[in-house]
Amino acid sequence: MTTIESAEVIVTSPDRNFVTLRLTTDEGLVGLGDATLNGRELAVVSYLRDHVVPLLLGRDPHRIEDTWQFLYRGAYWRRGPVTMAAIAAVDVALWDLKARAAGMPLYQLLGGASRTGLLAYGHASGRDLPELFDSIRDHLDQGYRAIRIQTGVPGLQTIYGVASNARSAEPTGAAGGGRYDYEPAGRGAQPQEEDWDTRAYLRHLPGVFEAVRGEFGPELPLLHDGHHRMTPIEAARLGKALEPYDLFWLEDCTPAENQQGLRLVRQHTTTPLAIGEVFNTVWDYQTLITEQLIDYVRSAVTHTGGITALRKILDFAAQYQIKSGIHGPTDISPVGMAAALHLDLAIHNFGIQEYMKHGAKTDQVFQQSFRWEDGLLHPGDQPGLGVELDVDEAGQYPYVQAYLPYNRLADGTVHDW
Ligand code: CS2
Ligand code: MG
Repeated sequence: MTTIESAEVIVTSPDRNFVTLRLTTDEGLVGLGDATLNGRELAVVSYLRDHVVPLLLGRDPHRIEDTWQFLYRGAYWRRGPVTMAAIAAVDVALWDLKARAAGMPLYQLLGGASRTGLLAYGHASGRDLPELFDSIRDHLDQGYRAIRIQTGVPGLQTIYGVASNARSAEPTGAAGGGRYDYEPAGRGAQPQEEDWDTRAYLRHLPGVFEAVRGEFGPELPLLHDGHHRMTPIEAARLGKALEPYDLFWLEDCTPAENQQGLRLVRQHTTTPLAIGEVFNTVWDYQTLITEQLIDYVRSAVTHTGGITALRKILDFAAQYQIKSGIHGPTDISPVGMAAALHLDLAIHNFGIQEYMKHGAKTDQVFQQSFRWEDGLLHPGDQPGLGVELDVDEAGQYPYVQAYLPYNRLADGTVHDW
């Protein structure tokens, strides 16, 4: 029986911080797993190094389900972003290993391809309409067939999702040479405080979508991220106001810890709803799925216990005609992104994949074999995930403290960011 001989937790910060687990067997096979939890990276590093790695050495790498259950039930303290990111890294590394051992791309091990390519969406944004229109045209030029729209709001200084006013880590050259997408985590010893006003946002946003439809027509799939900032009735109002503009989805319209809050949103609007990027287990979805309160599952492989767990959530969602919309921002590493693409290609209920491009330095550290052609993604046909980590290159970029921003209302109250 082959065994896990080494388990390294590799932290690097080319364009932003990433945490990668690298497992090596006594036969020299390597498996990679993403454990990046934006703004709390070192908590997962410690969970892995201090608690999980000692349990992996000497184990049979091929017993993926057993290892998942051992790490989930055996920890006694279940769920939560840190635990589930750590378990995800182990799970994905084991799937990578098994597919490499089998000499096939991971999607083949997951049941083979259910489609030829994966519709993906990119992030267009602007402080005003001219800037937003330029950003949309830039994404169309890059080949995107679906586009997420985020916009500035008059009266607010900084707002989620608008690249041009982000204090991102540092302006980095994207593969396309321009300033790449919006990187929310700012390097520094303290998080940035941002301002928020829901009424100003609700007054402004419908007009922006009216203008975008006017300029780009009725067909282009348009998405928007409400980023957890509205109460259920405010979200219901926005969903209704956006119906004329036929959104592909409205995302995270209200903090979804209150799952039943979505009942009120559903009562008032038919705008499709996507939720789940901050979820960690199937239990976070139970009411949302069984009561048909969402249309897309937004979890990332990296934050939901890996391929083993997310595939089960998507199989559960499929019974309710709910599709995938896997989270794919820059804080999901190329390893986590590759895992998402293999799962996307194999499942039946694929909806769409988020695709923010990583920076040039990141692409040096992580050699990737996925394809982006004519607006469709494909994981590639290399054995395993199809990603190699250059440890020497990674070593040139030590960890840099970075935090996600937080919000305060005009009266100083802390609000969802
Ligand atoms: C966002 C993310 O991509 C999205 O849908 O919600 O950019 C999110 O803000 C970051 O992943 C937080 O780390
Ligand atoms: Mg989001």
